[in-house]
Order: sequence, then C-alpha cells, then structure tokens
Amino acid sequence: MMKRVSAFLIFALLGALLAACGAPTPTAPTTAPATPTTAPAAPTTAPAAPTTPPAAGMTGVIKIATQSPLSGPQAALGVGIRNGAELGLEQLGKTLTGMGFTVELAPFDDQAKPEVGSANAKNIVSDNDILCLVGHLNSGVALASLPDYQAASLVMVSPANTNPKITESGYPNAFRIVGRDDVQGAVGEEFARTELKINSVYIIHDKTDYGQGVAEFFRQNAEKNGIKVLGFEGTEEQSVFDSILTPIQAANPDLIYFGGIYSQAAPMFKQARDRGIKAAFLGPDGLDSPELLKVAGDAVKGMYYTSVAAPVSQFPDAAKFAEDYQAKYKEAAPPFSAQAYDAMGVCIRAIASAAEAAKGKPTRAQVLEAMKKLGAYKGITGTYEFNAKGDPVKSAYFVLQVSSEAGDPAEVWNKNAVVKRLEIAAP
Ligand code: ABU
Repeated sequence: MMKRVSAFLIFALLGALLAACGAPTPTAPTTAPATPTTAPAAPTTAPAAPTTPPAAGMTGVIKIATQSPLSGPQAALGVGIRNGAELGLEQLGKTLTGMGFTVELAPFDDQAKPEVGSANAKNIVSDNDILCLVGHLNSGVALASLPDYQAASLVMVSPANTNPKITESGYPNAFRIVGRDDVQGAVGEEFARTELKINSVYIIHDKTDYGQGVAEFFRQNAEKNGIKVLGFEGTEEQSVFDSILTPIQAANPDLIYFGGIYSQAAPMFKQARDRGIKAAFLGPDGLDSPELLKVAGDAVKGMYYTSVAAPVSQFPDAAKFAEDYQAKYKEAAPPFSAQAYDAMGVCIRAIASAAEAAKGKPTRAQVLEAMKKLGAYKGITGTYEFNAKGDPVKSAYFVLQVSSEAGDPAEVWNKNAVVKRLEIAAP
C-alpha cells in the first residue's frame, strides 16, 4: 500500500514540475502505475540542434567504385589503390555524409586484364548509385573499360594511368591526376643520355598499351638524340627470360630499358645480373613498387627509374596519410595509394558540388558537369586542376634511385632517393 501511495505522490510532483516548465500536465492515471523496475534516466543534456540541417532531398546512397588488380602479380599496387581510395572515402566522405547522404565504397578486381575490367565496367554502370570511379592501375584496362563508362557518363579519375590515349581519345569522362608517358619516356631518355652517359640501349616491353607505349616514347627520343637502339622487343614471359636475355647479352648494350610493370621486370633484371649482363637498368613508373626490390634484391639496388607517383615519403602533406595507412592496413603505403586518396577526394568534391547544384542526389551526368568546372583541388600529393582533355595542367615527374640499404623492402622503398623532380605542363 505504501508503495502505491509513494508512486502516486511522485507522479503528482512530476506533473506539477512539468506544469511549472510550461509542459502540458499529464493526465492522472486512473490507477496508480505499477512500481517501475527501473526509473527512466533523465537526459543529461538536450541533443544539440544541427548547425546546418541536411537539405531536403539530400538523402540516399552514393557509391564510389574502384577498379584495380586486387589479385594476381600486380596486386601489390592494385590493393594500395583500393586501400588509398577507401581511406580517402573514410576521411573525406564527411563532405557527403554531412549533407545527408550515405556513402559506400564499391571495390572491383580487374586482375590487370582488359577483358575483366571491361566486364566489371558493365556491372559498375548497371548500379545507379555508383557516381564516380577511382581507377585503374593499368592503362590498357582503363582503355577497355572507358567505352562503358562513357556510355553511362560515369567519371573516371585515374591515380596511375599514364598512357596518352586515356585523355587523347576524346572520352569526356576520363580524368587522371598523374602525368603522361610521352613526357615520362622523354624524361627517362634525357636522364639516360645526359646523366648515365649511355650510348646504346636495348629496349624491352610487355606488349601492353602502357609498357609498349612508354617504350616507344623512350625509343623515339633515343633515336632522335643519337643513342644507338640495339633492339626493341615485346614479351609476355613472366618467369624465364633466357630467350630475351641471350640476344641482349650478345648485343652488350650500355642500358636495358624495360617498359612494363615490376612483376615482370624483377625476375628479368635478376636473371640478367645472374648471367653476368652488366648493362645499367632503367624503366618507368610501373617499376615503382617495393615488390621490385623484394624479388630482384641486389640486382636492382642502385638502379634508376622514372615515376609519376614516387614513394609516399616524397610528399610532406601525405605524412598523416602514411601513418593512417600503416595503422589501418599494417603495411607501408605503397606508391599510387596516396594518389588514389587524392583521386577519391576529387570524386567527392565533384559529387558534392553536383549535389549542391541539383539540390539533391545528382545524376552521373551532373557529376561529370561538376568535374569539368572543378577548379583547383588541393590534395596530399599535389594541387590538381584539369585541362579540357582531363589531364592535370601540370604534373610532377621524378627520377629516383633504388636504395641500397638492407631491411624490409616496403620500408626501404621509402628511402629511394629523388635524383630529379620536374614539373611539366601537359602536352
Ligand atoms: N603508369 C603506371 C601504371 C601502368 C599504366 O599506366 O598502365
């Protein structure tokens, strides 16, 4: 009985208090409530009102896709691209979530194969929530996927593709934040001629759009400038290079230039040294991976390569990214991962700008229009402004030397020395 009276008194007191605060007085229950098992906790503070409430219409899911090799021999760089983009969405996606949208990453594995990239592209464009794409690693895979992206007005921002055809083929939706192989090939040739003082070269390439393309640019410049080109061969061989190395050994060049990716270059350079070939080695940004050092070891210590990416340690504004990447993925951020973070930032900026203009979730065509008017985007690897073709107005090109220090290749790669850094306007 005492319990029922106490509960009734508490209720009456609460009613009086609420009435004093201007709140409507609750109707007295016809019967005293049963003893509550736990009293509801009083809120400590009222929830703060949002400073800028999401505008009506700013709802729904926005996905940003990635395409890069997540499996196979080029996965070391491809996974870095996916991870860099993922970190970018986590850290920069607040621009979109703050507007009221939900954001998601949609990662795809192109396996570094044009036919897989193209098949994925069809699936990507069939998901209407995907409004932008960060990718690819391989120019040939991007070129196979771009017709589908174009038909769907899907913006592609590449953190790695350097073949000129990416932006010279008339795709209005193709953008990249790195330089081009017509410049990279020339930078490599000039370094070989003026710094390495080579007089002869044997050029090998991997028969891809990228590898053959950059090798051709190296050759054109070499021939123009009086370097003797002793051979120009393409190969898809991945492990045993005797048939390639035998004629090279006979030709005895000052330099072997390899246009391709680290996964093929590493065993080839190692086998070249093992059989006593003394030529210097040189190659482009496809070699920019600690995997080259891991597989080839002493054969590549001290060798030079050109890059449009460079180890993340070369970018002071990427120091926090490098720490966050290490903490999240338990490995050093590989080359191109910080560029993928920036490519994601570009996608987010374009989508946010399109959403503001549309006052709601934008269409892909609206994102593409926003990309064309993006202006300068300051990222962690540079400030990017795109010309009408989709190239950055200016790009950085590096000549680097592989460190000879001992240790974990992923750590040692960050100690590679920058021998030259050039800022060059897009052709
Ligand atoms: N530029 C390095 C990645 C290779 C490519 O563009 O195909």
